[in-house]
Amino acid sequence: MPDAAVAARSSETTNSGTTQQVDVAVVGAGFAGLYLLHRLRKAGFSAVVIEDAGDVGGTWYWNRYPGARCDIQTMDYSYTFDPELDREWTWSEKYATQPEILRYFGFVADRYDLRRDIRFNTRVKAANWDDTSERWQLTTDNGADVSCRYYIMATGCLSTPKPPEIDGVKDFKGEIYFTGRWPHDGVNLAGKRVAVIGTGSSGIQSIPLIAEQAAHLTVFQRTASFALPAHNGPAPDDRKTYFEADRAAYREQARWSLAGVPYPQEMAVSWQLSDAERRERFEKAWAAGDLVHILTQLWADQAADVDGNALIGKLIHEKIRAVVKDPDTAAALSPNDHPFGSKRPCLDTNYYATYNRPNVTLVNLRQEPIKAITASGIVTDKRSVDLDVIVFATGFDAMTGAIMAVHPITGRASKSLSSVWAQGPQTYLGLTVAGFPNLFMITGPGSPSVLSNMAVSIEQHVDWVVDRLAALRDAGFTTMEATETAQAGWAQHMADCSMLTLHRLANTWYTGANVPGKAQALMPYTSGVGPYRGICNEVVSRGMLGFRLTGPNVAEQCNDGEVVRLQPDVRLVLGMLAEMNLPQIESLGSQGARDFLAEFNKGRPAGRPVGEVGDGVLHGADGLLPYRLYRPATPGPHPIVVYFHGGGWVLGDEQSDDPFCRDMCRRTDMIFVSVGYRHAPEHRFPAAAEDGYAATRWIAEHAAELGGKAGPVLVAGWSAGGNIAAVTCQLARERGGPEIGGQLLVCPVTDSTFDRASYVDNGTNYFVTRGLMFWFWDLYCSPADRTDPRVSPLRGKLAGLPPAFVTTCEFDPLRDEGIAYAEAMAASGVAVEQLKARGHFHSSFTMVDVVITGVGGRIKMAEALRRFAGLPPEVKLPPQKLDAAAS
Ligand code: NA7
Repeated sequence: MPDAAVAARSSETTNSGTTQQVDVAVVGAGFAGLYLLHRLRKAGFSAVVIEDAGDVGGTWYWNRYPGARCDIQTMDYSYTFDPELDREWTWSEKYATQPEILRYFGFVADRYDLRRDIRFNTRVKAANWDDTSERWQLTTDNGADVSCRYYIMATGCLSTPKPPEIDGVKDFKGEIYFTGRWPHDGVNLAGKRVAVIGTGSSGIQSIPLIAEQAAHLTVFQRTASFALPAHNGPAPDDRKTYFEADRAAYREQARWSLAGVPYPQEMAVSWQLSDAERRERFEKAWAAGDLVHILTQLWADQAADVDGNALIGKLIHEKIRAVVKDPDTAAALSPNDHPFGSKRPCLDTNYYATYNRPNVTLVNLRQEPIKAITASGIVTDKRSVDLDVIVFATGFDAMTGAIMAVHPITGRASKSLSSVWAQGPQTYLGLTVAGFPNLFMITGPGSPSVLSNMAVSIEQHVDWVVDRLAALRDAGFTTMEATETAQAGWAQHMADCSMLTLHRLANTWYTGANVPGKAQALMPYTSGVGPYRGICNEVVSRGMLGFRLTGPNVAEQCNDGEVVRLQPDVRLVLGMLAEMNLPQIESLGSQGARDFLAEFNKGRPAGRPVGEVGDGVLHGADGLLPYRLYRPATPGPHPIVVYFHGGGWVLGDEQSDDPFCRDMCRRTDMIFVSVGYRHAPEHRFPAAAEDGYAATRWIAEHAAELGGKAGPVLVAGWSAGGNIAAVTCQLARERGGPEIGGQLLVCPVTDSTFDRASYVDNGTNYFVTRGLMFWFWDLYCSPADRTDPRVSPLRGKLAGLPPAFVTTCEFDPLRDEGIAYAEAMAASGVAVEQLKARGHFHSSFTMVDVVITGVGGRIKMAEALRRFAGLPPEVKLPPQKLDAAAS
């Protein structure tokens, strides 16, 4: 039976009754298992690999369907640990076929004499952790049981096929095949009426070849996938030349890249490119036939921004329409329910053209779902199709299926992995699970795995695990176990990372949505192999952070904690800044610091287009001040927000927070007027405060001329600008106007006390340092003046202030004074909302289009400003002027 073929495969011999004792047992002799065995042996561990199949190859042993190929170029989809091996094997094609990949694994197994430690045709039936012996006890279905200190799952991510889930499969009288369990002798489809159910990679690769053989092929499609031409043939010259120029450097670059294939980080965002430029990039990617290229090299916002992504979908729809002659079929084949890349795109050879053949029919299951499989074929809501053969290309119980389906795994306190994972997989680094000591997974849920070149991820995991085992042994430890804190922290980090991608917007095997009843969560790590590698290294350099280590003759070691507490993009930005080895701003002198900042800002992404940007002058406290006005694209009049830039009263100007002002203008649908107030040390306290107040009054009085709505203005500011906004509200209340409808304070300076916890905890490593803040204070305000509410608004009278929204960032020295101000205002009866931004730093919200995780916060801030203005919180963003660079 086909179900049985999927659910259980043969066991030929019985348990011999003896127990095999080894240091390490590995399950799976695929890409990961083979390298593990090699590394373990070299590190001096005794090891056995247990493999269900009759030979090496893992998923490539089973997936023998017509057209099966890898979809990462084979030059990259190779072992790299041994340069000799790398030189001895040459792939014949850009994307190797399954038989060639299998030959490669055979070659590797022979070269390192691996088969002698692999028990083929053997399954593990149960694995139990024994606390007393501190060993895993494995029961097998073929030969001796195994006792091991360490147990490693190298079971692959796509190795457990999904059951058919369609009523009546058992009644079908014809032949049934699964792409993931294709007969080794091949299948003769000539002259037969064939159905393929499923249009993921396996379906898309096999359909054109099946169509060539079958009398008639009916394809049952539930979800249309994006497919791009593979352009099979020899490896492309440009990549080959790049590789051959310096193989070691190429491999090293791959290890630190995003997807495990060396490509630069694309910087231009979609709306900075013209239609023609975008099309040129797309055509180049289409011609390249390279998943990593098209997934990463079109524009910087393609994977993170719905609008930037939708452009690609449209271009691919055009390609489909150009090939498929029947418009209805073309429409059905055009994916429209998920962003490009959120579900694995496929590489194809003649896939779309196959639907022009007279012997091929596409059935769109969204319009006519399958009712049942009968003795003679498949019945949908609208038709009955008689068949000789049904091919299930319905995919896998991905990532967790292969681990959970093999056997029960029972850890400490007799807890089974399936019960611990009932609500979704929980891991630390995708490698370990709390409560399961000495259990490791290679490319487990929580690792980059399927979102990367598996070869690179597998080698990194294997090296990390084997290096840890060796270090443990050398230090006298016998167990290693993730802590709950570390594991929960990893789950949080995974969730944070997923907010940077569009994967959450699609129902896919990445999230478990393809398996009925499976708990849904995005399983692979989305921030890339380079950042992931850095984190794994950091765990080690910080004393095995998040692991408990024990041994018979050594003191227990547990350096508990979460390895990543910053938002992923903040971590990246801070890492880049650290690498740049920038001078301390306070060491440059005020003019030097201004010049430096101006130069630095040249490299930042331009702000998004708004309706209009204009410059002017207004009356400050002591003369004219420049301002920059940002007007929405919608018809006015609009409410006005008076904005004060950051820069410690010393740096910046009315243009320096340009991306933030543009973004907030778009999100609020309000005019932002950014004020160029006077700076220290030329103009010390209270110049900036008095300018802030005077500018607000002037803008309120000239609102109509500026295109603003009559009524109260709003104020907003970041950092020292937040300080000026807060002070302006106090002065306006004391001096009888202007009327201010609300205040948005983003990471504001509110007090001159420097001993709050955030000043201590975040004083050195998060760009804005204690030293820098002291320098700002010294330049702006003498110690005698620092308690004046015009610089320390926390010390002022707070009752009667306009409603406030106060944003503070976890890793900011100014965090606690911002919170103190919000709490003090609330205690005085002011309506206050707070956003305490977890994992963010002082510049998170103003680094628009760099710190993408800041978007959610800016949405909340915009909603607050709209509420202050008496508007509904949500604003419909005007469509971007996609054809123009920032105005
Ligand atoms: P995939 O990508 O999971 O594709 C499976 C396909 O089968 C997909 O189109 C599914 O539609 C469809 N499917 C699954 N169950 C059903 C049922 N019950 N009825 C109708 N259609 C169904 O697996 P592949 O083997 O093609 O590729 C897996 C990966 O291997 C691939 O991404 C590469 O990385 C290599 P759905 O999308 O769920 O609506």
